[in-house]
Amino acid sequence: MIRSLLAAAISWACITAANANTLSWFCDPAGDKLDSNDQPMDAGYEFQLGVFDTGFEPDAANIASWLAHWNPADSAQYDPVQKRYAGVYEVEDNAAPFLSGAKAWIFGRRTGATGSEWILFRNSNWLWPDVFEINPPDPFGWNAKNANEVVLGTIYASGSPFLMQSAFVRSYAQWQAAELTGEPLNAAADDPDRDGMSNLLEFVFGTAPKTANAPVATPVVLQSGHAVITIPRRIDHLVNCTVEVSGNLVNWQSGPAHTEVLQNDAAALVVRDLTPVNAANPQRFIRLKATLP
Ligand SMILES: [Ca+2]
Repeated sequence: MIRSLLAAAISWACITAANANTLSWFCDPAGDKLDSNDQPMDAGYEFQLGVFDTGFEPDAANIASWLAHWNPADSAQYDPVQKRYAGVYEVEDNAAPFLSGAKAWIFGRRTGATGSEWILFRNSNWLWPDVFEINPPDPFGWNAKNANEVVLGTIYASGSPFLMQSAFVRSYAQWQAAELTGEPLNAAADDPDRDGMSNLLEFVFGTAPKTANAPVATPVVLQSGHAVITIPRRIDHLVNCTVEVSGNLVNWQSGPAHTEVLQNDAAALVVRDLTPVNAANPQRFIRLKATLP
């Protein structure tokens, strides 16, 4: 009886491995899997295999938009006892955005009341398979230790042991729960400490919304005639920060045709106005526009 069951299991495994459209995605049990506080990942973590909307490239500058553009195909809970996640997914069609050749990602998340842990990674060869493809995308599966594009969090595979570590992020609602408990003036536009900084801006800069503080400095300097603004915003707070420029305080413009992002890391967002101050443009204005996703 046992032998018969074993044979059946082997037979099933062979069929699965031969299927051209089967994605096996997992992480090795060996090595540490930690949250941003160096604590072991727990059962609250969910890992998802999926793709982003066609044309959307996740990067450090657009973290606040990831969830809005994310399309999971398969999910797997993290198992803290086995120290792994593992999923097997059958690709049955190539309906948008799961187009043949689309970049596949692994997006791991743990959502808490006052903050979340996220990790986002892929290998450059992890491309969504064509349902008519003869060969499987990777007969050995998509193993986290082979990730070579890690946009958020850490995958450290070059040394021993393997390390996978998530990063802290926080939505406005989570920040609200942590910082504005019992405060009725808790909407984004409210200013309960009356310091001139709305709750939204306090969230952007990570300042205390119930304690009046001086405005956070966002220095503007001229570099070769171009205005450059430095915004020390919290990169782990999920808010869209757009720098807008204007010549008349009426018409505001943004985007790569009008501004250039010089720096966008944990320290600051630094953006340059592409239009120089000169005789034709005697005055220029630059401002931050913050919106919640
Ligand atoms: Ca305030």
